[in-house]
Amino acid sequence: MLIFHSDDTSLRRARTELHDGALVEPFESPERVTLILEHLKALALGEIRRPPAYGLAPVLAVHEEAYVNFLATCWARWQAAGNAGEAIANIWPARTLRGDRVPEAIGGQLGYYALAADTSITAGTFDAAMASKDVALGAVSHTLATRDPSFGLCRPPGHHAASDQFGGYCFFNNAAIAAERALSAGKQRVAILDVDFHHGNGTQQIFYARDDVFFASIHGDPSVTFPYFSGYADETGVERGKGFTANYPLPPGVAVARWMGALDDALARICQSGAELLIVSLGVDTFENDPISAFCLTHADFNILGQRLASAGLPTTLLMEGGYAVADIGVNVAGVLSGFER
Ligand code: SP5
Ligand code: ZN
Repeated sequence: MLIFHSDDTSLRRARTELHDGALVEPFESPERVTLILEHLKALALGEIRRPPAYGLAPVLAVHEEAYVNFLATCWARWQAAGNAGEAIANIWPARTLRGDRVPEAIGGQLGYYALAADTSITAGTFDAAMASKDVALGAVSHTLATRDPSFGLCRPPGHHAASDQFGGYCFFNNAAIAAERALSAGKQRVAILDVDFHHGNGTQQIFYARDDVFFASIHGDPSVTFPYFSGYADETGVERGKGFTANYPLPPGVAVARWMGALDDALARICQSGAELLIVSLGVDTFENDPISAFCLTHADFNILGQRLASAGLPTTLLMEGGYAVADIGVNVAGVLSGFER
């Protein structure tokens, strides 16, 4: 399978993440990509190609311009304001406050555009996010041109990023940007299947009122799992999008057989949806030893996941999302890709 990668994804190296009340070294690191790449190379799983630069137009097809401008300028403005550490939101337009005005100051704008405090903005964040969406666009363009599967080694991940919000380590929604490209290339309907441990709240929000993208997500029950405020089974879409969102929240520690049952159900719905292309938001934080997640997939289960994804029989692009057990991340991703091609 052709693999898309850009060294520029490593331009983001954040130093701080607010985790369990402490500032820690972020779980989402450039080493994740390095280790996956090394492993895919060692197994000779496919040619590795650097994507071209696709510019901002495909980003603006998904994200609001003011949000993109905020991301592009945040770090410089944060520094100019004399702040010592990385840019982390500490105030939001929470339920009792006004959410209809964008503050002028960078500290207020951070809260306006952030959906979580786990994600700092720092030097290189915007450039890495640009490289990450280029990786996604390169991969989906290849699949659109050839019908062959492709893997985009996206990083930072994308599925928590909404039309005008970042968080959960995500800035641009790579899967949504890729789906929009497929639609503008003439596909009538696209499916996005999100198998990351966390709910793909951003992808869901972007397509929630639309019937040209079917979105399915299997994830930790939001009543006990980040992002907490999205991903319940009764979220099924609105307006034209009614019935084009499917959520499979599962409890922490869920048996793998039940997770696989949700996968089969989601794939069946995708096949029924009339989708002409499948984009997989491939998080491997469902791994049994993931440090921040609570599912129990083994190395072998990732191979089975790859086989079942292939059984849908659709042109498929897989895009990297989460996965924080870095010592095992290469094995788990390679397991999916080799299962897919079996
Ligand atoms: C792309 C992706 O996987 N993003 C995940 C972002 C999760 N960030 C917040 C994690 C909160 C984890 N809390 C776990 C408690 C264990 N003590
Ligand atoms: Zn995740």
